[in-house]
Amino acid sequence: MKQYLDLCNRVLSEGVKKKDRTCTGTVSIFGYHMHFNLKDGFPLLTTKKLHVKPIIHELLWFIKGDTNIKYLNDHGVYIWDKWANKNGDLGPIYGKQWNFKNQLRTAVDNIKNNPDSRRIIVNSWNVKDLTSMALPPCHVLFQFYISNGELSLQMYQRSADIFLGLPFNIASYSLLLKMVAQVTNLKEGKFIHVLGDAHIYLNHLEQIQLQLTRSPKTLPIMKINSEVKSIFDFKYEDFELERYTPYPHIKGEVSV
Ligand code: UFP
Repeated sequence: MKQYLDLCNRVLSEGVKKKDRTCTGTVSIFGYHMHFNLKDGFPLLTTKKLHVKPIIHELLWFIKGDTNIKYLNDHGVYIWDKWANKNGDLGPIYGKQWNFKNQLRTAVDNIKNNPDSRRIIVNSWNVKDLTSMALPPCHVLFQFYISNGELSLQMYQRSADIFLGLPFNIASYSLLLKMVAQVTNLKEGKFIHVLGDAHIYLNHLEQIQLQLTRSPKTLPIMKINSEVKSIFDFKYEDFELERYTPYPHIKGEVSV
């Protein structure tokens, strides 16, 4: 996860101060690429402790097409509460879009049946729905690529909160890649993360500096139940994280 620290250093040295929607203020750069080879281990940040429970539940919730926080809350996950309306709804966000016209199912079918296709894309930026979403998609679009029996996934993130959101997003898409590789009988390749506005909120600067004093540890291993054969059949119990020995958790305020 040295790449994450490199990004932090880059933003601190070259970033510009910008005002932002939340009025917290950020330092930001535009345009950045990271490559995570899943052979090196599961890219879960080790320079602070992250919980995988919300990451797994949120991903399962997207896949099943749910956009109400009830499922998350029933499983002790509260990450979307601040954006939900009084009925717990978030509008047509990721879950709705991934399943809109069966985008995700079609992507998995194409990986199996048409692996050289250059059109294996799932897009959440559905212009007609943007105004009804609680938050327009941050992770906008992802594409799959297959070569030498390996599956890679590239995702475009238009806006990345480097301290709070980004580590979560890296883990979530790496997990999605592992799951899709398993159900399509492919080896795990790379997760490639493309960032638009990559920012550190001004009230996270100390937390980032603290992480920069910590050297990354060996990456953990994420095991998933090899019996599962459909992307829609995964359950929370199918995942097991091993060998995760991060530095302690670091608190930070979320800007809403
Ligand atoms: N954000 C992330 N990752 C996510 C997510 C949100 O980093 O998965 F949902 C951050 C980015 C930004 C804020 O700081 O949330 C969204 O605000 P805006 O829509 O103004 O970019």
